[in-house]
Amino acid sequence: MNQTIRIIGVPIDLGQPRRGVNMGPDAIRYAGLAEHLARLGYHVEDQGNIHVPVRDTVPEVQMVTEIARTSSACYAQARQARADGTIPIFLGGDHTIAVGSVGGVTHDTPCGVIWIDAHADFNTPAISPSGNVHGMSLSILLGNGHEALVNCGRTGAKIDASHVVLVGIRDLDPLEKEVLTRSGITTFTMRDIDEMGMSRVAREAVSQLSHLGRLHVSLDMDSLEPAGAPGVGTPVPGGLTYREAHLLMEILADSHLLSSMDIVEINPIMDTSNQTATLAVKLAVSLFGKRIL
Ligand code: 5AB
Ligand code: MN
Ligand code: MN
Ligand code: MN
Repeated sequence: MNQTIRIIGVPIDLGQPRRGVNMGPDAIRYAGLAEHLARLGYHVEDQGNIHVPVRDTVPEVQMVTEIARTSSACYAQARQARADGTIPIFLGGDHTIAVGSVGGVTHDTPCGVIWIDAHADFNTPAISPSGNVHGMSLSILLGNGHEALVNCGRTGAKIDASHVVLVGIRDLDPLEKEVLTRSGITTFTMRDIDEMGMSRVAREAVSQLSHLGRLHVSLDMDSLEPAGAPGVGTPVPGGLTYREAHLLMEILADSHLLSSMDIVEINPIMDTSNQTATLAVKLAVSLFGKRIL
């Protein structure tokens, strides 16, 4: 029987100030995600979108409460997708969707998380210069930050620091950098990728997490070089090239451990001709595909 991939849209833009990232799920659908995955031989089902309130209707003081509500719904869908034996792909929305997606897929057993991002998303309310929750998602998953989010789905930390590997990092806030260093999380910055090459970085990431038996990939599209992925809210120069990103996906695919994925931070308003979503679909194809030769 064919494996089933389940698409779950999470059109949330409450974790950051810009409108537009809420349109990410449809931009990725429009770029042909389901069709391309079906062509690889998967059975693909689209669950539609989780309900998220319109940003303009949410008072600032209610923001965290509404993010927690969406995260709980996402957690439940993630848990159900695993229970049904499917591979869920979560379409953001901003990176706060990982609170629910990673939380839910680790409900019964831990899994390795590969966090591909220009940022570490390791701020807490006490140290964040912006206060934006999308810059705190990973820290929340490790048990730090807004209580309503830390306790979403189940109480406390959802993952262990040794079960996460960061790839593509190049923009940290000063205190975030200190906390990240102390956390012991394995981090491959852009400098590491420049010096070691993506092949070695990707293989080391897999070898650190393979004992967990499965991997969740959280792909923030701002990890890529902005020239090829302009449709993001917080672009940072010096990102992954087209080939580096594909090679990373290809080496992760070779592990045969992929069990879930997030595609986040695509903002179609900042994009030209939907090229960022189109690139995201190509990367998903490399992640779930087979070697061409
Ligand atoms: B993203 C920044 N560190 O906390 C902050 O796109 C940026 O999910 C966060 O990686 C970027 O506001 C969050 C300056
Ligand atoms: Mn991020
Ligand atoms: Mn980012
Ligand atoms: Mn372990």
